[in-house]
Formats: sequence, C-alpha cells, structure tokens
Amino acid sequence: FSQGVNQSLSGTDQVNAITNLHLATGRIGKPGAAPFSITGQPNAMGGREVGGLASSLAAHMDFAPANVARAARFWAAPNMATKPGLKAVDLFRELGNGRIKALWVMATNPAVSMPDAGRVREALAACSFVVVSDVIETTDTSVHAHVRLPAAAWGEKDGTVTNSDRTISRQRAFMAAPGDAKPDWWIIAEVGRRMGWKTAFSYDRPAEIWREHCRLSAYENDGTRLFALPGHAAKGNAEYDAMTPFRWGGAPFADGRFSTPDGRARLVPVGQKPVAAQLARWPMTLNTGRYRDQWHTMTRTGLSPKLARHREEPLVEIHPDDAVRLGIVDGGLARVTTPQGDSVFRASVVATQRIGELFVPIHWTDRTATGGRAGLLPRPLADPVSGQPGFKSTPVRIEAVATEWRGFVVVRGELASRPDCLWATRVAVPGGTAWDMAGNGDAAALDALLPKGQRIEAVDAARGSRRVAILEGSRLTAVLFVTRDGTLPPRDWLVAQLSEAVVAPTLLAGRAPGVQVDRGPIVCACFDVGLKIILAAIADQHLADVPAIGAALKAGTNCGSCRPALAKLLVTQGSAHVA
Ligand SMILES: Nc1nc2c(c(=O)[nH]1)N[C@H]1C(S)=C(S)[C@@H](COP(=O)(O)OP(=O)(O)OC[C@H]3O[C@@H](n4cnc5c(=O)[nH]c(N)nc54)[C@H](O)[C@@H]3O)O[C@H]1N2
Ligand SMILES: Nc1nc2c(c(=O)[nH]1)N[C@H]1C(S)=C(S)[C@@H](COP(=O)(O)OP(=O)(O)OC[C@H]3O[C@@H](n4cnc5c(=O)[nH]c(N)nc54)[C@H](O)[C@@H]3O)O[C@H]1N2
Ligand SMILES: [Mo]
Repeated sequence: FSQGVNQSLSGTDQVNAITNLHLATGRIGKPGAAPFSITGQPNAMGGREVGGLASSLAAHMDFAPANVARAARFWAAPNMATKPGLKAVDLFRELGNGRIKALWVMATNPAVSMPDAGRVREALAACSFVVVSDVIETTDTSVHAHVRLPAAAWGEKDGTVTNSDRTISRQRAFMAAPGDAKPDWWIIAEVGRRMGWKTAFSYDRPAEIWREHCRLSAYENDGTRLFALPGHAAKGNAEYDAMTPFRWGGAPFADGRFSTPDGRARLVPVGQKPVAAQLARWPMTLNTGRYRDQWHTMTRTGLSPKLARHREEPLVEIHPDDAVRLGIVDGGLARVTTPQGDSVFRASVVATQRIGELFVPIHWTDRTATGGRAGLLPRPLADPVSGQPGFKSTPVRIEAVATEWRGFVVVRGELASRPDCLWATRVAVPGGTAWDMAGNGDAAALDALLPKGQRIEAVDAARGSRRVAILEGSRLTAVLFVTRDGTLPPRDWLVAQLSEAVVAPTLLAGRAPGVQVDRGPIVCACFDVGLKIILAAIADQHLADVPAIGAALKAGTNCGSCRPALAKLLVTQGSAHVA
C-alpha cells in the first residue's frame, strides 16, 4: 500500500486494518505475504533508524522513560528531551503562532510541500530566524532564510542509505562538491562544535558516525529492539569503505514472536469515520500526487529538459461528464479552489479520472509557475496518531478561467523574473527556458521580460498577434510569441534555434522552410520518441508487443518508465497479444 492509505485523516486506522487482516490470516513473517508500506523518500527507512522523526529517539527507541534514560547514559547527556517534539503540521502551526522563534530547515521544501502551504509561507516569512540547508541556492523555502547553508548532494557525499526492505547500502561520492558545499553531517557537527560541544561532535568522517550508530543500536539491547547492528560497531575505516549491501533483522516475526513485552501480536481496534457530507460550496474531492518524470518540488528534476518532455505543465485532470457540466474544455485554464486557497491549472479532460474527483500534481512551485500550486490547497489537518496530513481528499470546487491572449517566451538561460500575468509556467528546454503564458489586458508589458539585444518584430493586428525576436549577432537569445485569436506554432523548432550559430531566416514564421514532421507528445524521454511516431510504427510495421516497439524505435529500452504507456497504446490500438 502507498500514500492513498497513509496520507489520510484516518491513515492510522487504515494501516492497522491492513495489518490486522494479515495477522488474523497468518500472513506475516512469510516470504511474499506481509503488509508493506511503499514509502517513497530515498532513505526514509534510514531516517527512521537514526531517529529523524519528532516522535522517536534514535535506534527505534521512543520516549518511554527507560529509553530516554538509556539514551542519556549512552551519550552521557544529562539534558535529554523527555517527550516527542512537534510533528510537521503542528510545527508549522506553532511557527505561525510565533511560539517557534528559530527554525533550521534541512533537505525539505515545506513552503511547497506542506498542506495549506500559503500559511506555511507566511509563517516562514514572519519567523525571526530561519536557516535553510539545501543543495540548490534558491527554493521557495530558502527565499525566507536568514542563513543559507550550501549542502553537498547525494552524488557528492559518502555514507549509507536504507531501503524500505531494510537493506543498508554504502553510498559513495562520484562527483566533487561544488564551491563551499559540505555534507549535512559535517554542517551539523560543525554547528555542534561551535556551540561548545567539541568532543561530542568530533567526528571527522562518516565511518565514525556509523560506528556510534551501530553501538547505540546494540547498547543494553536484550533483543526486544529489533534494530541492532552489533557486528558493525567494531569495523575499521577500510572495512566500512568496502562494505557491501546487507539486510538487517533477518526474517522478523517468522517464529511468531513480536516486539511486545509478551512476544504476542496485537490486533488494534479500528474505527470507521462517518463519510463527511458533501458541502454545496465544495462539491468535489481533490486528490494530489506525482508525475512519472518529476521529483517532488522540482528543485533538481526541473533543471532537466529531457524530464520536462513527459508532462511540461501542471494539469488538473477532470472526468468528461464533470467538464461538460462545468464548461471546462480540454487544454483550457481552470481555477481550483479550496477553503485554504486557489491555483490555476491547465485542464486535462480524461475518462480515467473518477467522476466528482480532481487530480493535480504536487511538483510546481513559485519558481516554476504562477499557478499550478497543489500545496496551497489541502487542509492543515492530520491523522491524530501518525500526524500524516490528508493529502488525497480535500473538498474543492473548480471553474473555467477565460483569458484574452496566450503566448510563450523562449530564452537562452533563465528569464530575469517570472512573467507577471494570470497564468505562466516554466519549462526547461535545451539551452534555456520556455514559459507558456496566458492573460488578460495588454500583453505589451511582457516585452519587459526580454533581454537586451537587436530586436526584430512582426505584428498581425487582425489576429492580435505579435512575434518578437532578440538577436546577438547571428545568434538567437529570445523569442516572444503572443496571440489573441490566432494560432501559435509548436515551440520545439524555435527552441532548437537557440543552439544554431546562425538563426534561420524564417524565424518569425516559427518554423523551418518546407514540410514539418509532427512527432506528437514525447512518450519515451530517453530516446525522444513521440506518440505519433509510435502509433504510425504500430500500424505500419504491425508491432504487437512492447519489445517489438523497442526493436523498431528504441522506445522503452533504456529506463523503462514509458513501458506501461507503450503497453496501453498497444491495447488501445487493438493489436496487443494477450500475454
Ligand atoms: N516520479 C516520482 N516518483 C516518486 C516520487 C516523486 O516525486 N516522483 N516521490 C516518492 C515519494 S516520497 C513517495 S511518498 C511515493 C508516493 O507514491 P504513491 O503513494 O504511490 O503515489 P501518489 O501519487 O502520492 O498517489 C497515491 C495513490 O493513492 C490513491 N488514493 C487516494 N486516496 C485513496 C484512498 O482513500 N484509498 C486508496 N486505496 N487509494 C487512494 C491515489 O489515487 C494515488 O493513485 O512516490 C515516490 N516516487
Ligand atoms: N499535496 C500534497 N503534498 C505532498 C504530497 C502529496 O502527495 N500531496 N506528498 C508528500 C510527500 S510523501 C513527501 S515525501 C513530501 C516531499 O516534500 P519535500 O521533501 O519538501 O520535497 P523535495 O522537493 O524532495 O525537497 C527536498 C529539498 O532538499 C534539497 N536537497 C536534496 N538533497 C539534499 C541533501 O543531500 N541535503 C540537503 N540539505 N538538501 C537536499 C532539495 O533541493 C529540495 O529543496 O511532499 C509531501 N507533500
Ligand atoms: Mo514521500
């Protein structure tokens, strides 16, 4: 099970119901038969093992007095925290209430990813001391920082990660960290030393931290704490360096004994909350989640033109019946509103969406769009036990948004500032950036976005179209295409002009001389294979399965992410062999 179960206001009851069912039917501790929460963060399990949660100490110990006393003995720490800290939703509420005066945000982007993110942003802006450690200079959170600490990214640092199945692997740097960037452990230890704890934070390498972690896991452990790595505490630096991946814990519960005082499993009673009545003002339900080729708040994946090809923009998905009823058209803009806030998305009318529900992706931020902000919409409510927000079901309404003009700008590098119009969204393209835009009123103000240089312009007053190009010598630095009633050419060819030493004479026509091949939307990002090319090949070459498409076009033969999409195309084309 995944986040539809966990990230719910009754997530704890749902997970316990699943676990109870497995216990009652004896499906625990046997290969292939266990409840398994597919959590998504790389090293989410490692984070739990080291106690990176408000609700736990390190090494799988909670705040029971005996555990607090044990951790105090181990670290010779007289001043232990004796109760859980604030979980994320509570923490940002208290930040907003002014109870938290100083905040250090590390490796997360809460101004985007927390529920009711508009309020989170206000709370960050009002906090008197915010520190942000990130691998990217400017994020929606770091713009509120008083101190920014440059952190080394995963490929630049050394340590271990734990998979959800408890496999611990060494991770080794394969790139040098840029500039002053330092690993997070180094930054924390340095702050600890500067605060006066020179010995306690005297680590000079990850192997030392690893040995301490292993010692704590085994410390006063009579077997009731499953997490224990005693053998590793004595390993030297060379052994740590050469460590191969291993899974801790053997086959827990296979012998029918569980981590309870009497060793017996417990069924936890669960309750079914009554389904809340649909409210007239908020008649639909909003679901939020991920796109195949973007990661969370896009601070890193948003840099890649290749990854942008799959889905260039944040879309709100809506069922055709709902769309017709509400006057929403495929490709048009729509405003999605909840009591917490609103955001404008391009509508995608699809029969795969459930009637009465909307889906929006979580990835776009203030850096990458004027709208498309999913995080503004969910309620800041959480499951009472786990503290997980209910990200997947927010009462919502949607309405069509009309605009008078639409257009795009393509620029070498980045625009100096975000376009100031009703709707704009950024797309990474080879050699630069594109922004798709729509708005009302005079579009002339968009000219201010363009860099300086030699300017050529074409105007079609009848269609309200304007096309501007900025050149530097024979090379293109930017184009701006805007229209009220006319069509816009596909951006691809204009983007390719950024890389040409001499710009094409047909530039303002928006296309090369001669006939164009339209590849359609990109399905296979690795090999740049478009939908129309694939459909033509399926029909012309009688391709019958995914490997045959791979052999003919290479599509689906590298990372494999598009293989489900290819399989679906085969089914909809009616030529699939049933396997
Ligand atoms: N490409 C990409 N992959 C990622 C990530 C990413 O950002 N990009 N993030 C990673 C991370 S950190 C995580 S946590 C995972 C998340 O991975 P998932 O949890 O698999 O993905 P989500 O997109 O969050 O969608 C959760 C699913 O639950 C369904 N759902 C909603 N409500 C309910 C309900 O009441 N009951 C049931 N049974 N289902 C429901 C939704 O329709 C949706 O299909 O993805 C990981 N993988
Ligand atoms: N509405 C809605 N909201 C959601 C979800 C949803 O389904 N719906 N899903 C939720 C889930 S499951 C998750 S996991 C969160 C994800 O939300 P976040 O964790 O806030 O999102 P990321 O973009 O992964 O943020 C990680 C940040 O750390 C930086 N970073 C990367 N590597 C390092 C490093 O090694 N060190 C440091 N210091 N910084 C680093 C990145 O540049 C980025 O700014 O979003 C949650 N929010
Ligand atoms: Mo996650």
